[in-house]
Amino acid sequence: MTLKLYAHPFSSNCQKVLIALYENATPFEFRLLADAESMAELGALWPLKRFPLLTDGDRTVIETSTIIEYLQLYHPGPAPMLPEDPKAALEVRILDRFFDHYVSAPQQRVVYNQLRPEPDRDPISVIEARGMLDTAYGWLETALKGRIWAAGESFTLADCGAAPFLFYADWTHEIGPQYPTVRAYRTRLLARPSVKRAVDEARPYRKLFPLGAPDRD
Ligand SMILES: N[C@@H](CCC(=O)N[C@@H](CS)C(=O)NCC(=O)O)C(=O)O
Repeated sequence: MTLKLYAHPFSSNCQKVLIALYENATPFEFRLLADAESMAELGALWPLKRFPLLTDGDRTVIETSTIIEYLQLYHPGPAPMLPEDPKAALEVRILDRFFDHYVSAPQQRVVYNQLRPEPDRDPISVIEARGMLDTAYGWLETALKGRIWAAGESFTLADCGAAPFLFYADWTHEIGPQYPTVRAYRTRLLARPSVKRAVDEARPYRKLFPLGAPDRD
């Protein structure tokens, strides 16, 4: 086995890649980022110390979306996360970017703000982030109508990100009843075995959620 994933089970970005790995039953070594030694190993590979990070022998691959694309190119499995047709693949990438920038980013902003000492918190950026989440939910409510998965009939890269990002976004800024399509999509995602596995593996860490994890999901 050559693949090694530096990751933490509670991290949404790590779950995004784990879901793609689980969908394809791809063998890999999980390098748990839980102490100074593992973080130093990560830092030696990638000074920005963002995770997950994948190594494949001597090769280092960064960024969740490109890790998933890399897996498909170099370690393909039965469940492609990007369609072969380049035009269909573009639609998937557009949605993947949407979930990264307009769901995950504002959600993380609220969480990281909460992790700061009280005097360093920035309430304006939290209001803006929550506003962006509301707008994103509203856009999704229309975009997802009539679809099973983000880009249509097949589970793709876009759903790998949507699953953990909407999971935590709902904890951070509830997806209200005015967004029934988005809520139903989130429920469908959580029932998918690869997603369920990632969520279950992260259960022991729920106390780490700085806003307080709700007693559900
Ligand atoms: N754009 C990156 C985001 C990665 C990211 O922000 N990961 C978080 C964990 S969910 C992280 O590295 N946090 C540590 C930090 O911000 O220092 C990707 O898609 O891989």
